[in-house]
Amino acid sequence: MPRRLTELPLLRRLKPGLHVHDDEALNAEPALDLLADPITPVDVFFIRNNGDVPEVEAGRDWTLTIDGEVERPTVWTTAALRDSFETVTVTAVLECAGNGRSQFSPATDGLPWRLGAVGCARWTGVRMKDVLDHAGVRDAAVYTGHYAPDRLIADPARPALSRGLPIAKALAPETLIAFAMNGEPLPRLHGGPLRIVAPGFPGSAWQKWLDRIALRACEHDGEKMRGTNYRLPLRPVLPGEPLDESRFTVITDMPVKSLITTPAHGFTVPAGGILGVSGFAWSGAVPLEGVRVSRDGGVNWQEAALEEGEGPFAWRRFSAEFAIGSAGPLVVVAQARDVEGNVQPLEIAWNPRGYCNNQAQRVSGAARAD
Ligand SMILES: Nc1nc2c(c(=O)[nH]1)N[C@H]1C(S)=C(S)[C@@H](COP(=O)(O)O)O[C@H]1N2
Ligand SMILES: [Mo]
Repeated sequence: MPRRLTELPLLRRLKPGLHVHDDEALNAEPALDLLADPITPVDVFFIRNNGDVPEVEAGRDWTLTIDGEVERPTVWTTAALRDSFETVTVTAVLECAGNGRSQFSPATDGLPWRLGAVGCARWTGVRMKDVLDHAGVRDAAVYTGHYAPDRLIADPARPALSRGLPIAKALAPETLIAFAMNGEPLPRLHGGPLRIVAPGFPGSAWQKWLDRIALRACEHDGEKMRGTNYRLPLRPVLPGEPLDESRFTVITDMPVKSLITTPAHGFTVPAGGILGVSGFAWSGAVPLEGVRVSRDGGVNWQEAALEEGEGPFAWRRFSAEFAIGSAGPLVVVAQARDVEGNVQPLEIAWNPRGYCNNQAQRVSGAARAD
């Protein structure tokens, strides 16, 4: 796998603290204590690749083609795109749909992400809507198709990923064609020069190294759009049950979720002391309502303090404190809920490809007698 080997030293240099998954493509995630900042620094932000990392020639202007169901197909240079449209910044959570997959039992196909395939960054770019409006969206357009030059490592003739968005999301004001992350030019590992930012949608919808958007008159059928890829069954499926692919639907908005960044597994706290619990909570389209926290595995709950986030697509910090009595085991659980009454399940809801695991996280530790 020569391609992976060429990029691995780069990843180790740019993101030294990450756990690198044993896979033919570059995939890496941070330990949760590295995610304690409201804005995730680039050097701890997870990386997900379905194929190789394309070369980006310095000095050659990257171009973006807009075509398909539009009145005026257009080719933009990155510079012209920046100069022609209003620049906007959106703070948004980027989460891989497979985040937390390693917790499914029985195990499913796909990369065994722990809980770190998520981060929250400030994304700067132009609105996809402005660019599509400029090209003139035809009435027939119902979906976008996104294209990039990365190829599957095992089959370099095939694109690594070509996903799309329902036209309403493509035209939503928060959906960007981004060229900066946390105020810096978008790093190549994160899709620079151009990537899609689709707040609330799974990471797969955030095409990196974007070089073409085609408007489609049907749901896009590009690489990893069909079958069970990034799709959930319409009704629960049991492990081993034969799959009817026509009864799967594309994942759009991600579910309500929280992440405990403190304490970490195996923590100890002195008996008679105070246990501080904190982390972040977010949801896809439906606003977050609150987070409750337990220290006894979900028997008793306490409402957490919830800070404002940087806009509707950022994650929000939660925190709680517990007065700890005598020595013994502690199991911290956090459970977020949205304003429509969706809550993180306490038990995992299995699905065939291991997507959208928003099970309430549990962190085990102990109160020790000093
Ligand atoms: N061109 C391209 N874009 C892509 C991917 C990819 O493999 N190729 N992976 C997607 C997936 S599945 C995720 S979760 C995010 C991860 O973004 P990151 O690597 O910047 O964290 O990128 C998305 N965009
Ligand atoms: Mo992903």
